Amino acid sequence: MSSTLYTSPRLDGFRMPAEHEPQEQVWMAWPTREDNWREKGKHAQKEFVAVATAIAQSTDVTFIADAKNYEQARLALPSKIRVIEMPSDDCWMRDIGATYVVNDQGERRANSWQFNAWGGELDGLYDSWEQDNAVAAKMATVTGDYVYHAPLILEGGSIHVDGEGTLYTTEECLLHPSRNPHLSKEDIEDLLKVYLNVEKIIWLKDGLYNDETNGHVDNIMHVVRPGVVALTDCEDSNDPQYAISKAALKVLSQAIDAKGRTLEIIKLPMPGPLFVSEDEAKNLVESDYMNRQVGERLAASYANFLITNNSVVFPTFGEKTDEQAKEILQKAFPEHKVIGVYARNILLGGGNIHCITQQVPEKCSIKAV
Ligand code: KQY
Repeated sequence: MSSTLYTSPRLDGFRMPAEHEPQEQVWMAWPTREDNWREKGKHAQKEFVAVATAIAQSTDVTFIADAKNYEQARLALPSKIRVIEMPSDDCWMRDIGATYVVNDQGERRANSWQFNAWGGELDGLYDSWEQDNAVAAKMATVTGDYVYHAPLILEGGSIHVDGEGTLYTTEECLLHPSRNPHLSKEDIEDLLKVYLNVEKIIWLKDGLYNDETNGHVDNIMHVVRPGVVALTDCEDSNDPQYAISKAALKVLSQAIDAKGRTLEIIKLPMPGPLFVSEDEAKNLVESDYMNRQVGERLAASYANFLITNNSVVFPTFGEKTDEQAKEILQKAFPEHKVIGVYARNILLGGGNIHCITQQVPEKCSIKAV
């Protein structure tokens, strides 16, 4: 069942639940794209399997893989993880998957945004994205949910919500000329309010330095719970990330959320800085769109984690800050199992654990108060 709805979540009384609310499943996609994943994706695939295995400790996982790679994915993944055949152009399920909304009567529906590979003809990372653009509606068919087709180019990684009326995003991404140049900031706010049923939008200026998504919010901060956020900090004033993190800190420190709260801000250390090594730049199929040069700065962040039921799955990089990040996250989520997964190869593709996952909320999500 997948049927298009011509109303809106706001009109119908549905809202986007926060990531800390109960989840039915998490969806992921199998990485094979040779201009993004070196050596036919073999290093990234191992890390995707490790991420999925960690998530599966608390939540069911569904993978999509195209017909050509279905067998490879099926053999590599534990049997408890479902693999279904569905084509995609790459594997960033946060951005191509459906954004679900729920109501207080135990019903769930899906939003399908328009996807243009992070910038379309102006700034996109591939030249053809039709398969990715079709994933959200197909995903809703599989989960059995009606679909709103939101008239906005948007990726799931460019928004965070607290489930209680507040949405976080960045101007760098949502106001980028490659997304919705015909819409004003107010028009975009209105569409977010209508399709996610939020009341207050908190705009950071920029995302992480050198993030090829044009500054997705999910790579610089995360909502821990309503009124509490985790932000990537930077203490080196010579680092280009410094001014970005300090500006974000200022916005968040002065913000009042939809419920009238000031925010508690938990600072996460910044790994590295990390750069593409010589080996890592080799064995990629050359692309006109994604540039992977030796020495290129990687957009690495511990904020790119997934909250899933009673677990938090976060990326590690083999850096001395990994342990510190784990301690901070464990303190922020005292009731959760905090699981670090080595994710340097996922990072080399341009994102991390939050970007490769998309949660499907339980229908009986808790009511926002
Ligand atoms: O960070 C994300 N949400 C997606 C990153 C896409 C990178 C494509 N190379």
